[in-house]
Amino acid sequence: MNDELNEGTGAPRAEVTEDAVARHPRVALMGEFSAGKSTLSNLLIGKSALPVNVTATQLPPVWISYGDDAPYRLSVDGAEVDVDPSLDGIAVQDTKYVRVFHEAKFLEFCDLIDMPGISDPNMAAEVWQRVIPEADIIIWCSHATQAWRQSEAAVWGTLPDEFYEKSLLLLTRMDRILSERDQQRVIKRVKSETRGMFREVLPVSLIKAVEASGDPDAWAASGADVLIANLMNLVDEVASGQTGRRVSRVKSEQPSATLNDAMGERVVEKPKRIVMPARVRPRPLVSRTPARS
Ligand SMILES: Nc1nc2c(ncn2[C@@H]2O[C@H](COP(=O)(O)OP(=O)(O)OP(=O)(O)O)[C@@H](O)[C@H]2O)c(=O)[nH]1
Ligand SMILES: [Mg+2]
Repeated sequence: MNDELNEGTGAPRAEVTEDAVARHPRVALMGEFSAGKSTLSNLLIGKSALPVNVTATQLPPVWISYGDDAPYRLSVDGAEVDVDPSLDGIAVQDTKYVRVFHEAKFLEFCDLIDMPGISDPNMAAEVWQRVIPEADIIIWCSHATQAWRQSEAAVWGTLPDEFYEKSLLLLTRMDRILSERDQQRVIKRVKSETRGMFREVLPVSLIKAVEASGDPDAWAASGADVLIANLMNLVDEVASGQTGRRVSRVKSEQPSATLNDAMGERVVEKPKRIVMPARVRPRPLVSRTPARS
């Protein structure tokens, strides 16, 4: 885990009321099981807040916001019930979502909703479907080695197309594709198959991003810098109303500090209104060696 992401922000703590929470754009992380959704959540907030497993995680959607309140779950009948911070033993079918709070820099800009995998036979689709209306932005995580399966395309096709301009497709586990030529092939194929359905298709190795630990070259080579830049630009647009929200909400106050502080100055591009990185085009994951022909 990257220590720089763990540091306290020093910024005044946001008041955790429903209104304050509602001001933030909500970023849902979706995809097949083990695609890296929880690894990405933990990377973004700089804490091991969510279990990362090789087998499918049996958790309902976990909605993470800024703050230090105790976690609770919202049952499908609307009751708020305290849960153990380990998030063990939560009744999945009976829970609409779990609310978790962390004082992490990233969460000053947006909320995260870590969804269960889409095609887990032990998890009914309605477990994640009932939370989709809460999301403003979707980051879809797809294993690079088997990217954009029919099952993924089928689920994406069921979601409102208003998400298309507000969503990123991440090709995760790029480290599992060894040659740059093969990496580029996958990126090209998936871009072609998903044209018009995502704002960007971005390759990333979340494991390498976690391991980068303050090394800017390793961080960039993982694809994390381009991912963060694109994501923060999107969050900025949604928060400022340039790109529509699903539900109209009170406009956010300007955050008091920049995500760049938390990310160790690694995501600095041309600053915009709220000192977030400008949108940049994705670069090849490993761009330092020329591609073989
Ligand atoms: N090699 C490699 N492994 C990764 C990468 N990202 C995640 N993993 C591993 O993949 C496994 C699953 O990661 P998770 O983050 O739990 O995946 P998830 O999408 O949250 O899975 P579910 O919650 O079960 O749907 C873990 O063992 C991670 O360490 C990556 O970029 N490269
Ligand atoms: Mg998970």
